[in-house]
Amino acid sequence: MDLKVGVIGTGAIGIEHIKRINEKVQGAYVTAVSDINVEQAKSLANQISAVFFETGEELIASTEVDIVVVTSWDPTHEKYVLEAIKHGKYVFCEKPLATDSAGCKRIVDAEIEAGKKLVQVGFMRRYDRGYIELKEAIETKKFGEPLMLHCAHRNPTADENYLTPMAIINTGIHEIDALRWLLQEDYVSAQMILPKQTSFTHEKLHDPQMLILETASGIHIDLEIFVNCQFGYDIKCDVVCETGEVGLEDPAYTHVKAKGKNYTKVAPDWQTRFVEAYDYEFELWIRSIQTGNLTGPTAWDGYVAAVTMDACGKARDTGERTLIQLPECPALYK
Ligand code: NAI
Ligand code: NAD
Ligand code: ISE
Repeated sequence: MDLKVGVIGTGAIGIEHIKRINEKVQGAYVTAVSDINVEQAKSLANQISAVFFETGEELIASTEVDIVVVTSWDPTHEKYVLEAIKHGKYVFCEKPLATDSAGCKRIVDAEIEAGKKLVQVGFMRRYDRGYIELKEAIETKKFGEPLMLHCAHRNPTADENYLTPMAIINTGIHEIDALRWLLQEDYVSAQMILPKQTSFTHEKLHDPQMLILETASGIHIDLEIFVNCQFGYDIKCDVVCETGEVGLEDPAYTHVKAKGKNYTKVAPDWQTRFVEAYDYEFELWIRSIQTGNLTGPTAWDGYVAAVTMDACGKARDTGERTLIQLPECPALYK
């Protein structure tokens, strides 16, 4: 029997995931949607023959919904994930799991109380072919030990609702999770540098920002977060090892040679850059629910990322290197 999916948040990524579930992924279809933007969500519900619910809570409680996808704004994630756990329903939550570590901890505690893993976090970089190849090179020690990582996370533009802390909470959080997964090491410290700003930013956003992370074995990571870079959606991750370097390429399927130039396109946005990763993420999420064994990023991964995120906030506010300490991983997540 196909799983009935309820989606809370029918904005940019909500719409993408709905199409993905209905048109690409086997074993599930969207039966219900909810959004505070009632007109838009009702019209979407009509188009896909789904039921519209006034609130996320009603959607979660409904018998029309077996499993839940949360794609509403970051500060709303925690309450919907807690509600889904209360109803014993599997829930896929876009990143961040909550906007601070205290919120993520409440989710971890609720899941432990429920006695079962129900939550998966939308850290889709783990499903990207480039990152998977990097991980393989690191794990097989093909070029010896990794020593340093040089990374960048660039978006073409950010609007006036995008504020300074979101560079970490909404954007850099992808690297915070993906690099810990890549290296299989926790972080021990974070530093933040606020360099000269682009004229394309606004008063409430310091752009760009630089993050420096150190892992337990001493690997140093520098990450540039630049969300008004103008030229496209650009993700870099170069891993410098003892005898070689391995790094991400921009996925391009064609090139143009003309007028004395040879060039490939830069992806315009996250939808295009990570389309295959999102597809694969959802395919495996549905399959893992069908077999009763979640395999994707857990609530604990969401919590660990949020502890790091909090440390970055402190490092930015104080200008100091901030230590990161994690409690022991609970048995449910080992
Ligand atoms: P968006 O602003 O386009 O859509 C968010 C939607 O949530 C809006 O339609 C809004 O009306 C709705 N919403 C807000 N509060 C709500 C509430 N309490 N109940 C129901 N609906 C509510 O934002 P976008 O870009 O779609 O991002 C949504 C989430 O997805 C964010 O958490 C973001 O961090 C995440 N995201 C993840 C990406 C990834 O690469 N994994 C890419 C883009 C977004
Ligand atoms: P968006 O603003 O386009 O959409 C958010 C939607 O949530 C809007 O339609 C809004 O009306 C709705 N919403 C807000 N509060 C709500 C509430 N309480 N109940 C129901 N609906 C509510 O944003 P987006 O770009 O789609 O991002 C949504 C989420 O997805 C964010 O958490 C973001 O971090 C995440 N995201 C992840 C990726 C990724 O690469 N994994 C990419 C984009 C967005
Ligand atoms: C967005 O929410 C995402 O998650 C994208 O992947 C990221 O690049 C962007 O900065 C965020 O706003």
